[in-house]
Amino acid sequence: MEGFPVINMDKVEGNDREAGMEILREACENWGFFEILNHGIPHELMDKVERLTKEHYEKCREQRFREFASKTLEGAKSDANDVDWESTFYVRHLPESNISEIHDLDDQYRKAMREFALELEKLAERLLDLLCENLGLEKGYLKKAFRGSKGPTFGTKVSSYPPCPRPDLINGLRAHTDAGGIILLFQDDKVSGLQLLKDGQWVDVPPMRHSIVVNIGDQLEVITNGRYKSVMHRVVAQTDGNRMSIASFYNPGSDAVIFPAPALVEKEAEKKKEVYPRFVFEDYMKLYVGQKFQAKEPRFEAFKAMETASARPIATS
Ligand SMILES: O=C(O)CCC(=O)C(=O)O
Ligand SMILES: [Fe+2]
Repeated sequence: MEGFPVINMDKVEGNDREAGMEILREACENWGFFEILNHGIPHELMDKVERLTKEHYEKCREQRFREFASKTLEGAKSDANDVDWESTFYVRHLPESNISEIHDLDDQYRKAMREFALELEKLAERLLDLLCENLGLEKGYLKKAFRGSKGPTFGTKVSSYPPCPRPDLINGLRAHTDAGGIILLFQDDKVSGLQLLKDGQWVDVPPMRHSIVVNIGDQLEVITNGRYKSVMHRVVAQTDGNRMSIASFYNPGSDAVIFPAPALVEKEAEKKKEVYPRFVFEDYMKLYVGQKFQAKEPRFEAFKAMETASARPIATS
């Protein structure tokens, strides 16, 4: 396939289903990313969320970022390997919302974010079912795999990437894969910066008005036993423009047990031990916290090693 995968949901759920599902399959297997149009989220709601997010940054966050920026630039001249040129806050929606505890949001912004989160939750679950269909898993399999005892974890990271005078020294956000399940991103339609790693090259995720960018996290790579890929991505800081990014993470519940779907583990892979590990999601997150900006493979290997150790019979003599 040529170029960044774009999926028109009207077609996928309408009269061009086969072609749309094929683009989706290709995207999940070879890109780890795709962009969707006609996703059903009202454009007026997206416009409102964008306006309120930008106003909130200017009113409540810009001054603090300026202070961070001048310190960071000073330090960056010697070493900027452990900072990101971003201003962010995080809102949790599920299993229970913490939005009323974020004190600097006004009622209008809270209401819009709540509404937007409900739309995104529905969209994430619709997408998971399309993935199930492409994978030959029963409808609802992935949603169930994420459920745990309290349902999925769902939250939104709201970020601004203000203009940076030295993008040669500092990243907007350092390269990483996402730890969770499926990620839905509403990004600025004018200021670019998000890139993904494909075949050893950084490729731009093109800004597109009213689209939602979707990417696959580490947990879907595990459940699909590697058929779908959680891909490295980063944000390159820009000298002009303040990039808005609203990334919503639909993740397993903290006590959900994650393991490759048996239907996707081939006999040959099993014999060769090319099978992804089984673990509790919160244990994965504990490991990820300290390793976010490192490759995912050692994390998978660490859990495989734990499985092998616990399966080994204990020597008694
Ligand atoms: O801001 C973006 O476009 C991406 C953010 C991201 O990758 C993350 O927060 O994990
Ligand atoms: Fe990410």
